[in-house]
Amino acid sequence: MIDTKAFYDYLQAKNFDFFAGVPDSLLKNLCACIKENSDAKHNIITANEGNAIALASGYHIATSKYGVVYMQNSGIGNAVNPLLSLADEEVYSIPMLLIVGWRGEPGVHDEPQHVKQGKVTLPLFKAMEIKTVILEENYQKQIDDCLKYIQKHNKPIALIVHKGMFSEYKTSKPENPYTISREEALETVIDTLTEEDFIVSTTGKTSREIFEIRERRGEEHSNDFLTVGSMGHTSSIALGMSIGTDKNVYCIDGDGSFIMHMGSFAVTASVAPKNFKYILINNGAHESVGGQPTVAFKIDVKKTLLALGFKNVYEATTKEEITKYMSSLKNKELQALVIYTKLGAREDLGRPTVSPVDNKKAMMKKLSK
Ligand SMILES: Cc1ncc(C[n+]2csc(CCOP(=O)(O)OP(=O)(O)O)c2C)c(N)n1
Repeated sequence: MIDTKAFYDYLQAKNFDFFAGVPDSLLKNLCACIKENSDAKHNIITANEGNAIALASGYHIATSKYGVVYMQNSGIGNAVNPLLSLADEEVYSIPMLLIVGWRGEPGVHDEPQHVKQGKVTLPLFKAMEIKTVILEENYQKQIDDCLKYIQKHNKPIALIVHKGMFSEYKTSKPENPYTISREEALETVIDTLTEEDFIVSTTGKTSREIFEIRERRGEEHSNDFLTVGSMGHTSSIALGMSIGTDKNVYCIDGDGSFIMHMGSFAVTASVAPKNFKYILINNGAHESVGGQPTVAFKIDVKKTLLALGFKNVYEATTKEEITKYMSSLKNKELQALVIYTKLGAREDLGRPTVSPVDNKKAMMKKLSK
């Protein structure tokens, strides 16, 4: 196992002093260490992974230094465009070090949404003509070689990280002022829904909690579309569904997901039918992957949603308020509810035991009735 702080110090010693990226569960300890030891201008938690490539590019142009971009391999897709049309040697030729968490690595058990991404991670980089190096415990020479490579070729290189490579990096537990948990908020929302109401829920623990709530209540899962991957696209899936059915479609999003592709909301609000309902669980963090902050507490989310075209945006911090505002969402168009929740989740939170395809089939059957 790699001593996380020693790895960070080694990068700094090699003049890698600028970090940008989206947090990842496999890189949780490294992200925590970077956050604690770099100032806010030298560690930018970006809306999506493409932003991080662009930021590292801008930093290099201004300083001639090499940025470090961290991401989960799920984020490669978001990074492809700026990697190929900005940093690529045939365009602006911008060197940088990518650190990529390898979810779904072949031979290592992982969730369905990570299996294909894990299998194609190395081939994807190969297709982009980006050299990959698989991080080893004796990383010093690897970092030296990466540095030499990017200096020589003026292009990105990717360090691919297996599960469990970084030692625990202890920091104080992230906190916020709110008192209800995401799971309590979700259960309160579900209490107000009927068989005629459908859910499209976001990536991470939100969908896992919804699955477990249904299990606990002995209910079917066919009203819930669990967006296990595809972070940031939950609201667009819900929009498509709400156009295709008269049933109510409740998008249950997270603030990290909302911010990841916020541009889509301007379009969503311009076309959303009356049965599209938006619920944002705002805990100010990427809670599912280690609690790294998002900018959701730095912006006024209510005003943002209103500016994007929502007609009413309610805010709730208690179960009573959730119940009250859920009834306000009904029968009116462009209604949103922002629920503020504390951080953390149950230690024993499980994972969906119904496969994504079976989840989809059950929902399609129900919607076609
Ligand atoms: C494109 C992409 N980047 C990163 C991830 C890793 N990831 C999974 S859940 C998550 C955090 C989601 O944060 P938020 O939407 O605020 O929900 P919370 O976990 O706080 O409930 C991240 C970064 C991913 N799945 N996909």
